[in-house]
Amino acid sequence: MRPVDLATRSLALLALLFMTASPLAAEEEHNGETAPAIAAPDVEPMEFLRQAVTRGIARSAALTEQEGSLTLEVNGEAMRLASRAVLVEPGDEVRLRAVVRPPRGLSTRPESRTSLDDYRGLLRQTSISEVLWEAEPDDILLPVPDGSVVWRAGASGGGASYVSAQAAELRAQRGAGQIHSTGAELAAPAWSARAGVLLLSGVAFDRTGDGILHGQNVGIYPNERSGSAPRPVREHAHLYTPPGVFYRLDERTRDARILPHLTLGELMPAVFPDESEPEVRYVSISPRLLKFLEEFYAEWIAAGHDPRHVAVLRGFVSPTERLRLERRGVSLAEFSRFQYGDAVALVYDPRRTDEEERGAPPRMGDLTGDGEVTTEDAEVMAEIAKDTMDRIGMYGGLGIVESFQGPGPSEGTPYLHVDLRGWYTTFRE
Ligand SMILES: [Ca+2]
Repeated sequence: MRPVDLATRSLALLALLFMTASPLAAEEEHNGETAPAIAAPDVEPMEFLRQAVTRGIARSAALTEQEGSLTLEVNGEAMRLASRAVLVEPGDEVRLRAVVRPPRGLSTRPESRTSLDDYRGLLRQTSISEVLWEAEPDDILLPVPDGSVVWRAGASGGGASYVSAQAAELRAQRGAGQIHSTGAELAAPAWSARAGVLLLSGVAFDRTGDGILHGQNVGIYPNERSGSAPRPVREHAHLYTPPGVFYRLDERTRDARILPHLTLGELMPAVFPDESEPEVRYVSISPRLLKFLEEFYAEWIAAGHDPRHVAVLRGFVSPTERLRLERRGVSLAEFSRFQYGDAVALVYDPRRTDEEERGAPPRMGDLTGDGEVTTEDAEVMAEIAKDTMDRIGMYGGLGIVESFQGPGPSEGTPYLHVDLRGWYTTFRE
């Protein structure tokens, strides 16, 4: 189930942030210009807006400037993508704010409409406008006076929630002097936009415990400060601290889209695809990995490639899974970054746009166009990954690997290893 489906299927309308309660007072503040008086709708305002917005919503977010936009700010940082996951630590609060930029033509002073408050003030002249927040029925959104909302993660965590905002500008019918809640007199909103965010709620993990997390044997992390740890590990011990938060991968979260072209399940494929996958798996995801991938996709697209062609062979590997891999002849380093949630094995797989082959096990395709699949194809990906690291100043290991060890049907394919260990290093295997 895609997040957008989640939003439309099961979300409950929770918060109405503002209404144009006194349009005349607002008009006086704006150059003395007068606008048609807008009478209050004759149904309950929230229901009125819900009906109007629902009827008119045809497009999702990511509209052009010409068309206007609605951007979500998450804890003060603007989301550039129409869909993206945010990793939330147990008990944390997430502050969400909708920044509305209406399209040209709807505004008398578009340059001044850069904040919600400005927007609200100006809208009072000519229309009723609203930002509606939606969340899943069990979630709580707390309105904040400035128009933001606060979403609070449950103490136990482990879930995924989709919160969306939609904005609409509903213009009064000229000459009518009144807006009606139903019927032909109210056209679709003059403008509307929508944006959402997936909030993945983490579960705390205590490294000093027995390695069991909600019944799953994550395992014991190696001691990064031990004298027997490799020197680079000891010298950067803070980068090898075991993750304190895990995210639950299950039937419900597997298809959650954490980036526009990547679901949680695709980012974290089964470590043993030749066995039946556990119903629940706890995985570590570094926020740095999400940041890197978002930027990598941007570079990849800028280089003329299709974002749907990026596939992940390996994401998180727990210490327990690492030991099991070793028993099957697949050797990962004791301090492998796969255990810290910031490493991925990537391939370019053009079959992913093919409806029939999309579910096939990922394998490297011919990215160089020479008719062969070799490590050179991984090198093209590595160059884009290196450009990404340089641009955002986030470094780690880039490895060109000739043959994926598996296990599973992707065995033998060349791939690119990427991790974000904190310093730049390259290797070939
Ligand atoms: Ca090639």
